[in-house]
Amino acid sequence: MTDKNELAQIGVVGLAVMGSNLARNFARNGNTVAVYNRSPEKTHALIEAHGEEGNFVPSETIEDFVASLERPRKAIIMVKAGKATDAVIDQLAEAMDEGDIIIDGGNALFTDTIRREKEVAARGKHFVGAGISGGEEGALNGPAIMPGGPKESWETLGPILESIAANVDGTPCVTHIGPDGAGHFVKMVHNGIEYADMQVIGEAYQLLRYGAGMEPAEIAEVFREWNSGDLDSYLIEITAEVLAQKDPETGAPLVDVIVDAAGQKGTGRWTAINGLELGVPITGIAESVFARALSSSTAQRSAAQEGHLPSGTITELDVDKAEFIEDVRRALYAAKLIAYSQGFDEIKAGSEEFGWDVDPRDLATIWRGGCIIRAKFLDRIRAAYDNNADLPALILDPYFKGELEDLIDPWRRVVVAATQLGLPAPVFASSLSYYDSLRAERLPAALIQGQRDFFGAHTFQRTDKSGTFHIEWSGDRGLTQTD
Ligand code: NBP
Repeated sequence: MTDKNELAQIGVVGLAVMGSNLARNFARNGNTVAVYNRSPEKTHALIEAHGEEGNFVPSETIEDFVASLERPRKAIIMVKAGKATDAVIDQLAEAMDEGDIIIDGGNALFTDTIRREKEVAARGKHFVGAGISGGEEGALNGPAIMPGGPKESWETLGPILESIAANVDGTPCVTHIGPDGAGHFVKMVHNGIEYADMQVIGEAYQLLRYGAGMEPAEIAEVFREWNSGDLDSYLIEITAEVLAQKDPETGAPLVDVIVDAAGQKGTGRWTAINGLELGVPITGIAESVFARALSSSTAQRSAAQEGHLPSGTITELDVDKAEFIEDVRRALYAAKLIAYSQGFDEIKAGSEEFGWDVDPRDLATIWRGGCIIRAKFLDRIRAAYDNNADLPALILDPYFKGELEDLIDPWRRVVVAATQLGLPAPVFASSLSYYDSLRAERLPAALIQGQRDFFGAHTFQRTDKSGTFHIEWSGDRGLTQTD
């Protein structure tokens, strides 16, 4: 139904897949929705195909669109992230009045969101960068939404976003994350965790396929079973679906006809870059980004295969198949736990760096539904932060520590097996090294400090007294205190 005279509670600019699905979600949930797209064909197509699903108010100019919104006006931008977002923000800010709210629901880089918030605030309007997760399906049926921006905008926006968000146990998967770029920041890290989660699932598949010699359909059954336990999650569920799927053309397992070069749109890379900038060791996420990059280095991979790089002579897997499958499940659980722990570390560091005061419990709550990393074990993460909001690391929570007791040996065995068989398992292996580094009483960093002092007089601290010291390496090798 469309009514040109009715004022809309919310507007959507950009009616490609995400925007039109989001607009339909608003309309289906009783909101009157103003819709506008740069090229009017998409607006017409939306109204023609779905106009009966609720109240839409279509416009062909941004001015008409803005005029069709009730005050304070609220418009969500769902256009291609980057320059298009800036162009639309400018048009909206021009046409809107003081106190109106511009929301960017695209996958913006959080530093762009910080900049945009300042610019829009200087023009007297509110700007909210909102991370939206769940893909096309989530946008239509209930995404997880991570809005940042000023707190007062949340008071106006909250109820309308709650009306379309996913809902778990009566709790909507949306809450105000923090000021300016906080929402897009946590969405970025969410995507980084998603990369790692997908990679560890991929590594488990690789080991079962080429280590245990199982066929995709058989592995699909294993994943189905895993989905009823600790690993219960959307990504495990869809993995079973993908592995069970046959290619409609050849009848072969679909996974065997898909080119093994993983794509990426950049949010995982942003998460890794930000981790490096903040000095947070998000090894699982970074390795996952590298693993995708390596998979896509097709020329180099072909050269390496043609060059027959030596693989070593240990090729037999001397374990019981059922035991190996259970070991892989536990290794997957452990590596996934590390990736989440590291992701929450990055969020904590970002929150401190930018003064956002992000509450990790909010994320564990809203990520339970709608988003790609939704998983049963987010309830456990929530409980961990409920018990101790200042946990130094998620894996130090007593529940997860207890889980690791059961995971550690299988995890080590799987990394050994992967190494012996020459099967790549970069996140299983690097997460284990991260874990052992955290536990280690002494790290080789002491030696590195010695090296740095040797070649660059970078000084070092001592274990037995305070101060900064240097050895006269090219002189008498005596100790001097520099401060
Ligand atoms: P696209 O990212 O493909 O963008 C297409 C839309 O942008 C069209 O409506 C297009 O209008 C509009 N647009 C462009 Br391009 N340049 C414009 C400009 N200068 N002025 C005004 N409009 C312009 O759409 P999408 O795939 O629906 O994604 C929308 C946003 O959601 C993106 O930021 C994307 O990163 C994000 N996203 C999120 C998820 C998720 O899971 N959360 C999934 C997919 C996408 P036109 O029709 O006139 O060309």
